[in-house]
Amino acid sequence: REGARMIDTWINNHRQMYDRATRHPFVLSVRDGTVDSSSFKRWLGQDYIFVRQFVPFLASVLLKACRESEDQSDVEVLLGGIASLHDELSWFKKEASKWDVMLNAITPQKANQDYCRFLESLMLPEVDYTVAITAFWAIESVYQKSFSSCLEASSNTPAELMETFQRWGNDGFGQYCCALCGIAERRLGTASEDVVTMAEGVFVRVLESEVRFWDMSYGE
Ligand code: HMH
Repeated sequence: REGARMIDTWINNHRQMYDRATRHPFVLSVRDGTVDSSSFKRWLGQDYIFVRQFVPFLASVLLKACRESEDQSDVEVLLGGIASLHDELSWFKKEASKWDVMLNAITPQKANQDYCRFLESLMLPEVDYTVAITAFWAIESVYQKSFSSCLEASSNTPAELMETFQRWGNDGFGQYCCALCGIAERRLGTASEDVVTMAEGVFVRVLESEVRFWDMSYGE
């Protein structure tokens, strides 16, 4: 089977949801410079909670790669992800204090809780490595797609937010997402129909969760 084409096919099949996730009004408002600081701060606080939950999820994917992958370089790619997540957590704390966001006082909103619960379900040992790595790629690549658009020459992203969006929009992060995509496609290429169907379902669920996550920045 042509693994290399599978993810492109999914993106085309779910184009509407993909665009909603990667061109959300919140991201567009960052891009054109009209974002208000309360939306940004709400996003920052909720994303910190999400990223903390993302650590055990990534650890579970790494464990699956160690046990199940036929290619040792998967482990190196995921270790790189762990290193950048470490950096990301300190960045969140620094950024939060800059914007007077009290990270300890934030309670996760419903969409965030639901997304984190979904991550938990993907950490279970019975979830196939192929399905887990596909979810991981999709989660990272929605941010990469969204925020790289805020860095284009034609964008009008406020200078004080540039550092934020460079985190996920820079070329290095883009290459990391490509590496994850390559792993997912290689695995999908030899996976059973059942696993492929499950992975596509997880891909769509990630897109839906990301849309709901962005929606939170507008508040209740
Ligand atoms: C909600 N999705 C969300 N937060 C993130 N930080 C990423 C993806 C990328 O790591």
